[in-house]
This record gives sequence, structure tokens and C-alpha cells, in this order.
Amino acid sequence: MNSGRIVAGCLAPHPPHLVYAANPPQNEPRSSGAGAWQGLLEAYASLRGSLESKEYDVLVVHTPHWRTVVGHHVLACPEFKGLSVDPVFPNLFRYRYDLRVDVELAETMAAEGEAAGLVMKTMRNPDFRVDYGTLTCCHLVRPEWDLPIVALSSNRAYTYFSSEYGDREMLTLGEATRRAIEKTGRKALVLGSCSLSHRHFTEEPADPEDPAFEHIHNRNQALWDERVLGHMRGGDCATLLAEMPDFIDQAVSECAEGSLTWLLGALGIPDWPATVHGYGTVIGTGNAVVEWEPGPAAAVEGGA
Ligand code: 2X7
Ligand code: FE2
Repeated sequence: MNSGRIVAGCLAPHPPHLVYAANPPQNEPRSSGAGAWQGLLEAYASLRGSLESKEYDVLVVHTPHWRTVVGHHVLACPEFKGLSVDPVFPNLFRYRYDLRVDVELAETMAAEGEAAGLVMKTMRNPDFRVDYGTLTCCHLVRPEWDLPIVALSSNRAYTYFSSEYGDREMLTLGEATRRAIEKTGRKALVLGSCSLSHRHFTEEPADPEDPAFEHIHNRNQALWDERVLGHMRGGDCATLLAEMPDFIDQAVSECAEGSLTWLLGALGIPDWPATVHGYGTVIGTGNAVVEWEPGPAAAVEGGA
């Protein structure tokens, strides 16, 4: 029996503000420490604490900020090194990275996706600049960078076709990801790197970390985020998926890039409760750090 399995699946949003606030040596800008995003930083600390008891050998992440028009792309060089700058917030995120990729898993994911009818492409350019969605998410979950990663691009299916079609592609991609993890015998942490509601303010205060400025953009977004988190806590991701197109339309959700649906597909559409480590806003967007233990069926199939 193959022992590959998902050890946990997490919604792990990537506002670069959170890395900025943490002042790691890799990031050039220094924060004021004024404290605007404390709740979300604590949520990530809580997630890291929970993951300490789990053993895994790779982080697999789906990122909204590596956008591909033809197919789903996957990082597939053994190493990537460089400087990643957030194009919208260069004042907050100029991050030097030096990371390893699990190429065997990446190639197996591409093969499984193709076998399921998806267009897949392995990224073989060693000078490719890794996007800030991948880097921020992985840094906040495991700042040590001591494990390899695999990163998947976000295909434009939702924009070019429809949310319904995009969701179908991402569920298929999530299932292919799970099969690749099982086939290669990996113990994997899977990370959907996206915000929930996503309309944001278009101006920053003099100190971007000023807590007086930070709040949800509008009440509609807050209500949608509460509803979605209710489905996660209540173990009803089938209803969450049924409502996904409305959530995307009505709350300008970053789920339109597919990361959350891919995660739910990888986990087998959870009908068991998630742990919500915390929720908070960043420049008006709604963000939640959420963890699913693997489902009962996956735990049995995967073995120890
Ligand atoms: O990419 C992002 C995001 N998703 C949310 C908030 C702020 C900045 O960048
Ligand atoms: Fe984003």
C-alpha cells in the first residue's frame, strides 16, 4: 500500500503586508510595528503551532499571482533563487528567495492532470521569478524554508469561461494533485493561497500599518465572509461550492483564481469541520487562516 497522503489542507492567504509586518531578513522594507494586522499574524502563529505536531515533506501551493492563459503550470526546476517584488505594493514586499522544488512530485502532478484531461505545463526556466502569492503563503506557514515546495499557477478559466467552468477545472486539478501525492508516497501540506472577499481600498495611509485605517471594505463583504466561514466550520463545503459563483460575483472574491476550489478538490470536498485559526482584513479585503485535517476516508486509504 502506498503511504502518500495529504497531512493537512489550509486556506493560507498571502497579503504581503503580513510578511512586511513580520520583518524577516529576506524582506527589504522595514515595518513601523503599528499593529494593524495583529489578528491575522496570530492566526498564522496558531496554524504553525498546530502543524508542529504533523510530519510532512513538501508544501504544495496554488497561487493566484502566477496567472497562466493556456493550461495549469507547475514549477519544475530543482531550485529557484531571486528577488520577488509585489507590483502593487513594492513599498511592502521586496523579498529575496532561495527555494527548492520537489520535481518528481511536480512532474507527477502534471502527468496526473493530463491524464484527467487538463492542459498542463512544467515550468523549466531556472530564471523564472516566483510570484509573491507563493512566497508569502509559504513564508507565513513555514518561515524556515527547510522543505521543498511545488507551486501551481492559476489558469484564467473563471475569467475566460465562467465561475462554474473554472470550479470544475480546479476540482479536477485538486483531485489530480491528491493522486500525485499518493502515487509518489509524499506526506504533503496543501495550501490554497487566497483571500476571501477582495474589494480593497485604493489609497494607503502614510503608515500602511496604521490600525485606525484597517477595516473591511463594506458590510456585504463581511457578511459573505461570515457565511463562507460558517460553511467551513459546519463541515459543509458542498454548499460552499454551490454558492461559490455568487460569492465570487458579489464579494469580488479572490476565489475567482481557483485556489480555494483546488484545495477543496484535493481534500475531497470536506464534509467535516475545519479549524478557523483567525479572520482579519488587509487594506479592506477579508482573509481567513483555515485548516482541515485530512478526511476520514483519506486517512484510512493513505495509511500511516
Ligand atoms: O494579493 C493581495 C491580496 N490578495 C490581498 C490583500 C492585499 C494585497 O495583496
Ligand atoms: Fe492576492
